[in-house]
Amino acid sequence: MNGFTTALEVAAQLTEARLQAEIAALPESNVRAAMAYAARGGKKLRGFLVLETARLHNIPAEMAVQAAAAIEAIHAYSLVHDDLPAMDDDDLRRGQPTVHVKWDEATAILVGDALQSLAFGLLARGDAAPTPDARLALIASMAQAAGGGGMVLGQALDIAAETASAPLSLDAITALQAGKTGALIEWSACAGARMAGADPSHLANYARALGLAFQIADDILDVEGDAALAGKRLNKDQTAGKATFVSELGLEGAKMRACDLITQAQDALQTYGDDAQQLREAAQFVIARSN
Ligand code: GRG
Repeated sequence: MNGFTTALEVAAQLTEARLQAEIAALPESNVRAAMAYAARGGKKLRGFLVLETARLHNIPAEMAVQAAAAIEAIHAYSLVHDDLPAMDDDDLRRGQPTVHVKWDEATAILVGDALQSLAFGLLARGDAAPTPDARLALIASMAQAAGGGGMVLGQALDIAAETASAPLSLDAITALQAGKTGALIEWSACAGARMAGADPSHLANYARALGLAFQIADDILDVEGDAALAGKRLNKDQTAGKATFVSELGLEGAKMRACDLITQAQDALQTYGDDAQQLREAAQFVIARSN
């Protein structure tokens, strides 16, 4: 295991423990059980980005872990809602039955709603950042990233693309993905600077390139996964004829674009010097990952 893999595992354990403790503190209910289920597992890459950028700005992990848990709660909510029959209609998530399959659709909707509320509650805590201004900056930027100008907008554009008369252009796919997956990744990477009251612009540049590379890697994984399974697992975007980075750039073109973006992401970290090594490795991981 390299330094990054260990750091990712440590961050995942810290973040998951904090999130599960918050959920366990809620009154007993079906929704609480399903929230705990939905928050379990996954790479916790967004939580890692929060903890690592906080470390870069000398914010202690005990403080930053609240924002790490908050962004993973938002991410988990987005996955639960995305899996619903009204959206992507998926039966499996992280190798397990999706929440609406294991419980029901009403529970899945409430789980997403409650995870979102939990996230904002965590950021509003007195010990979520060193100053009230920093806490407000985290809350306001999360509202922007998750809402109708960020992730929700990206998801809406994605749904609209399914019934559009023509496939999306490369620019349109890029804008869609900047909202759908990019906005939360950018929030995560900027969180450390925001906690410290520092300028997040270098981290935002890193995260924009990283977020796009992450999505291109996802498209590549879908195609290569499908090829490996000899067509047993059908990718919905491909079967629906939806434009993806791979359909627009070709497999090799998409791989080259992802590599260029990783170089761009790493270049954006120059100002942090050697201290940003884990973030550079995170960028490599995003395109080398297998899930
Ligand atoms: C429902 C408002 C709303 C938004 C949903 C995030 C999202 C928007 C949909 C997910 C669809 C999807 C599978 C997109 C591909 C990229 C992506 C976000 C993958 C899942 O993120 P990972 O790989 O997941 O970080 P883990 O399980 O590791 O947390």
